[in-house]
Amino acid sequence: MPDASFLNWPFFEDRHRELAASLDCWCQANLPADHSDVDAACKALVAKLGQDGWLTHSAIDPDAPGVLDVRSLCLIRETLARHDGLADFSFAMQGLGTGAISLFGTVEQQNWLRQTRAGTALSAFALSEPRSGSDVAAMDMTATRDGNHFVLNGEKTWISNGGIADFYCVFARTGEAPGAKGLSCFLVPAYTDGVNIAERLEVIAPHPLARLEFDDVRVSADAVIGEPGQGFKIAMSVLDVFRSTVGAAALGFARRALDETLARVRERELFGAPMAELQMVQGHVADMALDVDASALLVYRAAWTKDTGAARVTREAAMAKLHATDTAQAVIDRAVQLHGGDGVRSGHIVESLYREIRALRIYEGASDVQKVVIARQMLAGG
Ligand code: COS
Repeated sequence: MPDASFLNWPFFEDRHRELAASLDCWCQANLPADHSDVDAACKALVAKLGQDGWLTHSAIDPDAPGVLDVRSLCLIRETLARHDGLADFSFAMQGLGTGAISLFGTVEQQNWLRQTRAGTALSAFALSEPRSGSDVAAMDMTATRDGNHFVLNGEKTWISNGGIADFYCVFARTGEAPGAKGLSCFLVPAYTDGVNIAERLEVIAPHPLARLEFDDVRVSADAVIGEPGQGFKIAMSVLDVFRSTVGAAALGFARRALDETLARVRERELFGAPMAELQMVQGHVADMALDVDASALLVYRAAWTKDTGAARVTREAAMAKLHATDTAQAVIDRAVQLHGGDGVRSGHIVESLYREIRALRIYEGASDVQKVVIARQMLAGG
């Protein structure tokens, strides 16, 4: 059983403790999922997460407008990640893919949230392009005004849920001003003429991922989320919420690696005694535990800061993501080392954690970008 003492920290309320405990029971009964066909697995996971009510936390309720509770998002991601990376992915994309709608959508656009919260529609966040990943303002994709419509042309890549999403929140250049101030965000149903899945992308921890082409995709002006020209700030505001949750997923992976390691070193004998009695092993365990607790403090500090009304948590979210993902990589690497040959054996849990964690240091803002964000906030006095 993992250490749950962090739930007593003052960041949490009773509803969070209840959420974490009941989701952990649900995970024990329902996970891990069968991953042999990742598309089918993700669709089934979204349906099940929706049916059992967990996706109501992924987006605001269109019938009772409120705010996203970032502590709940983080607890859910941490718990799911501890049990099954694909379950975490499925939950996370329902949140990231609808984040712009939760935060900036019109009443009509928020109708989509009924389906994503029920698990009957899948969403995706389409920001990155072949030539602009870290440098969002360098985006090439265009959206040209044509009367009461916009016509989108260009490419998006590394799009999670690409190929299985029912709609995409797409960022494109509308040209109100150069660079970051000339982007807008659009809600584009996947069935819209001209939206093409150009390529499915295979990665070391398989999940649905694609490159998309937008070829004269015509959408009504009602498809604009927020104000035209505000797309960059919308993207950054969504990322400010969801970057903490990426840290939470990393924390879940790290906690699982630590738990597996504790069981291993208690049980496995080396030189006539349990590995746990070797001081060199104890050094690894101590470093892993320290990394896990420090990450948890940063993740839930960022979530609590947002939930208690901060207008921006750019610095806190960047710190949480940077530290939790980088140290989870180190924690999992130690777990692999302490598992010896088993640690690199296909199908072993620490082997899959080793593959799962790597992308989190890249997506939703690479570790290096988080450093830029943190430094800029500090230099600006925030
Ligand atoms: N919330 C609200 N507004 C923000 C913001 C935030 N978190 N971050 C920046 N802005 C605003 C700035 O205040 C600025 O507006 P003003 O000129 O009115 O002050 C505007 O947006 C432009 O900001 P900035 O000059 O910092 O933009 P840059 O082009 O230099 O980009 C980075 C900054 C690198 C931080 C940004 O491009 C980034 O986060 N890149 C990573 C993208 C990413 O996560 N990609 C993964 C996609 S999802 S898998």
